[in-house]
Amino acid sequence: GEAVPAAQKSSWTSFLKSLAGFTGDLSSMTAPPFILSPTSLTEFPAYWCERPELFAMIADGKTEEDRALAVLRWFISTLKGQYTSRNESMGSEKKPLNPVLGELFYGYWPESKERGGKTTLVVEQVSHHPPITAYRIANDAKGVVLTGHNAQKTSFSGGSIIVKQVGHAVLTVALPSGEKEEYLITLPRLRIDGLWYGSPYIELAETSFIQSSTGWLSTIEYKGKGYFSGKSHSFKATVTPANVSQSTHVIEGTWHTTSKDNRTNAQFHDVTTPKEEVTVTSIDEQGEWESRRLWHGVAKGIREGDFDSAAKDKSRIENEQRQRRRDETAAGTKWELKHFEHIDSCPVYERLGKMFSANPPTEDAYVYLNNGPDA
Ligand code: 0T9
Repeated sequence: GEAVPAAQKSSWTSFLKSLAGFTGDLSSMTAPPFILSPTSLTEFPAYWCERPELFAMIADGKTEEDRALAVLRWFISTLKGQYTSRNESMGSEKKPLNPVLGELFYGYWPESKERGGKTTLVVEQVSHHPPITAYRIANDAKGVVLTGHNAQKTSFSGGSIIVKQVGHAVLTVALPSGEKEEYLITLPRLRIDGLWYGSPYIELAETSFIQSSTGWLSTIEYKGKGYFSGKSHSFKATVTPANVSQSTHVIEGTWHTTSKDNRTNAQFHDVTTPKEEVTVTSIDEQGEWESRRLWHGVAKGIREGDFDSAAKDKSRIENEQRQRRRDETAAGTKWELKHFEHIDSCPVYERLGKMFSANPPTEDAYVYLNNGPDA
């Protein structure tokens, strides 16, 4: 473990040992301080929109094909942020703070000429055990809205953590004609490598899909070192119209840099340029359930290397949560979600999932209640 501080070598080794026999909820496992991130998982949905102009531009596509490609371009362009940004900012993947039930994260990207309108983000932790995060991102002026939820099933194999993402996202585009186009987005599998050395990083694996209500389907295959091009973070996406198996576009490249459309040889995406992080109100203006306010003491301890005070404040938060759950049980009440309503079967997943034989054939979802801070 080269990246492991000398004083934490043995606790890292025992952490890895406990991983080996592990199935279930990784997020609740105690890990040594050097691997802790001061950021809660409720902040992660912001990665979907760090290139807000690509999100907005989906609405500008003139044809069904143009829009299918624009959705794919936006999606691929989010992957670098989603899966490599902790390595860039903190030197390796780190263990995020495990959100509490009801934790909130609000933010926005200001309006600009290129993107038409302000883009808003509403995130709520809708389950603690297992952890499930629901989110909604909207550029109302453009009529582009993304709603989704995220959970993970983790296991350990061959020295790596394998993460199956559970959940999906739905993107809707309100067209000038008054019609609404929908896109069902499934999520890739992750492998967390580099654990032995104490410098974890993510590689994506297998296949994810973007199915449009127009019939256009993007199939994205992910490979690491030694496949396709031989490079890490490689992908190959095929884009096909309804009822046609011959693909119209094949796009290849590495998702953390650039890619090309094989047919035209034109560049397809480029994320070597700066991204734009979400704007969030200052902590003293936040409500008590808002992520950065709620975790303030813990995050400060982690950032400043004061792990005792971080651990103390984390225990305080966890004890408060346990007490709340006990009180609810005693009173026969249930925690009420604030911005989302749970449904057992997502109608968009049902309808669009059939078009590419999605597995599983149905999934639950969280419907946005239209009551975010900007509503
Ligand atoms: C949705 C994303 C997800 C969340 C994170 C697996 C992981 C929790 C889920 C899937 C986002 O859209 C994309 C990126 C990173 C994913 C996290 C990486 C990670 O390590 C954690 C898990 C729970 C751990 O903390 C594992 C233990 C740790 C010691 C390894 C660094």
